[in-house]
Amino acid sequence: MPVTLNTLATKGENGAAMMPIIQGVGRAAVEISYLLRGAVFRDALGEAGAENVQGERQQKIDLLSDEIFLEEMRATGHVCAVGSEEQEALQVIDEYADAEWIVLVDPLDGSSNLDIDGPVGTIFSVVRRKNGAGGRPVEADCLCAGNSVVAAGYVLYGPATMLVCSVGSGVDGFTWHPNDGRFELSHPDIRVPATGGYYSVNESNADKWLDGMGDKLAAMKKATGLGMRYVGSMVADMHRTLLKGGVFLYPADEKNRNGKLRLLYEAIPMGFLVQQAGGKAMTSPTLSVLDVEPEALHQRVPVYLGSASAVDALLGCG
Ligand code: AHM
Ligand code: MG
Repeated sequence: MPVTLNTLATKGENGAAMMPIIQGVGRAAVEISYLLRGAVFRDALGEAGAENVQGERQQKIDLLSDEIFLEEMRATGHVCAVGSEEQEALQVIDEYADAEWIVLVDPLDGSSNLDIDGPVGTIFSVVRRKNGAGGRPVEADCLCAGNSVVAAGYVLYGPATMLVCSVGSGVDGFTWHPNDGRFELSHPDIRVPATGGYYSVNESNADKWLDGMGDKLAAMKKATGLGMRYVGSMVADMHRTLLKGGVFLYPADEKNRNGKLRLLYEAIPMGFLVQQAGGKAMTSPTLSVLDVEPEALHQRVPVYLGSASAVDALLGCG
């Protein structure tokens, strides 16, 4: 008998409480995957003509995915607000403004890959509202460090649609079964391999990296002999890193002096998963991604995520 998402209800102390939210993410994932498959026929590809709060051009499908995700979080009845990479302000769900949980999401990460039918993903995390239940949530309620995250995960829209998540008790991967119409457990208890794998980075930025990262990467390559893979879609690159090992990095550079990736929507959820899978998630040689205290909704940080041995070989923090 296939194991479904419901199995997460039995995991850890928060599995049961997370169940409605994870089921909501699953429904959003199915809707977004259908949207992606038919997008070219519905004139849903291409730019929406707007920019997000970070000044990046939004694709129509970024905005549609954002709407789908928000509506599915509303439908859970357990989420008081959603913070999204696509929205400047926290989106309060008025009907459930007293609820306990806030969800942070990058609804369609890596959407620049859509032009070439490349893989994209949805990244999410769930936090307990910081200043206690009751009343209308405000932005400060979702500025929670990664070590207080209760659940996190991603959906990978690749050849198969996969939902990989953790409720704080290991990491499990579920694959959408198109005939049975449900997510089934396909990758139980994912552990980042201790050795081997790949390094994954946009190496064309090497001459602009800060913190001596060019020299550090060169030394790491020499010491480990790792090969290189880079899709340019964080979910795809991190999925490979979780399953095969190695290190994914997006360092600070002259253009992105705090790195490119967002703390709340990308770094923390992926850092939480890597750590739950036995790997390491750092933002500098001495600071874990999960110990960064967020100061703003759309804050960015450098990230170094993957097998502990590869992260240590890169940052020299072993
Ligand atoms: P996005 O949230 O605007 O899609 O940007 C994030 C993406 C990540 O998926 C990926 O890791 C990174 O940007 C790639 O950046 P670059 O093209 O600079 O290598
Ligand atoms: Mg993103």
